[in-house]
Amino acid sequence: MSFETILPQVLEPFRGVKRVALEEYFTSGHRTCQGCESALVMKLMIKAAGARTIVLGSTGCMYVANTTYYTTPWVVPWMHTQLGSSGSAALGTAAALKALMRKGKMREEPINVIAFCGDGGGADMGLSAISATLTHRDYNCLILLYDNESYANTDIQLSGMTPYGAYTTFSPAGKAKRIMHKRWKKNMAGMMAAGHPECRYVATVCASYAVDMMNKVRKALSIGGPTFIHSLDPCPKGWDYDPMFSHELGELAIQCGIFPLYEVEDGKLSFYGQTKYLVEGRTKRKPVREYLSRQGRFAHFLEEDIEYFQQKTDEMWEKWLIPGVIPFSNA
Ligand SMILES: Cc1ncc(C[n+]2csc(CCOP(=O)(O)OP(=O)(O)O)c2C)c(N)n1
Ligand code: SF4
Ligand SMILES: [Mg+2]
Repeated sequence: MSFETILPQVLEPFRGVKRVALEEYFTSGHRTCQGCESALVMKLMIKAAGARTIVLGSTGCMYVANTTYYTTPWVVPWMHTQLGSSGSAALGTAAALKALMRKGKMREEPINVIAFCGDGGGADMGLSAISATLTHRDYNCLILLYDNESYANTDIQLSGMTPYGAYTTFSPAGKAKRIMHKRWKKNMAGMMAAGHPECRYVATVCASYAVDMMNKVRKALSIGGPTFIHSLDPCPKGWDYDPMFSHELGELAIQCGIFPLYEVEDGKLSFYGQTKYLVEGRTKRKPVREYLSRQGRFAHFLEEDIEYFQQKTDEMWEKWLIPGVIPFSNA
């Protein structure tokens, strides 16, 4: 086998929960909050990828809480990278593996490279590095953005992915101004899919649908080239709810249509899971109130704020060229 032809491992999808691998590569020893969905995403991500994987992670909760002074839950090789560098870390590692194999310093074999980043590190600070990586089709690497909708590790500051109106330490509700944060959230996966024709796979996932989530990771790694996954992760601390409801809040985000589940493979879009049912009209979107009213970060919302949030969500479904994915319409 020549180094030029090392293809990615083909990871067949897990066909149902009973077929999921039993091995754990993200184990005990981390110190994330109780109910932290991002920790679950790490556990499922590496379970899906398997042992022959290198994981890179940018600064944030999934770095700091996972590698507190001489402890780590990672069983696979893991390396921290600077806050805005998940894209460069992924590409650099993939290129280094290729070079080492070419020089005969490593056995030639497919090794998965995954770089994860938070919404602050990925969608704000590291956007350009991720974008650059997604243009290099000769290198196999997956970038997984775990989106807890704030700069959580430094005490819940506003990010470009924080939803409209949410309370953060940078956008506290006050007497003079109830809504401090008035921007609609960035459309990260849509932007990556629409803007990177060399990238063969982009998906959105939520760990409330764990098998689907793992299978998207397996597909991203099998397909080759640089790929991108955006995961929505309920965060009990930042979103302010009882940790036991993480799973339910993830489901509600999908069922209310706030976070559509889809994948774009070789330029073809497919909705899946609960989102597919919504698109096909087999189920109805739940009112966003059901999602918002369960979280303390929206506790200051008045009726008009909930209505505005509903109206903007309706727009995503009714006015966007492709519902929840491409945010403009034909003139
Ligand atoms: C260049 C740089 N600026 C600021 C920081 C401080 N910092 C460390 S983690 C963090 C928050 C990262 O937020 P996000 O990427 O969303 O990850 P999360 O903490 O939410 O998991 C910040 C601002 C840093 N480490 N590096
Ligand atoms: S603040 Fe949120 S993302 Fe960070 S460890 Fe706690 S629950 Fe997880
Ligand atoms: Mg974050």
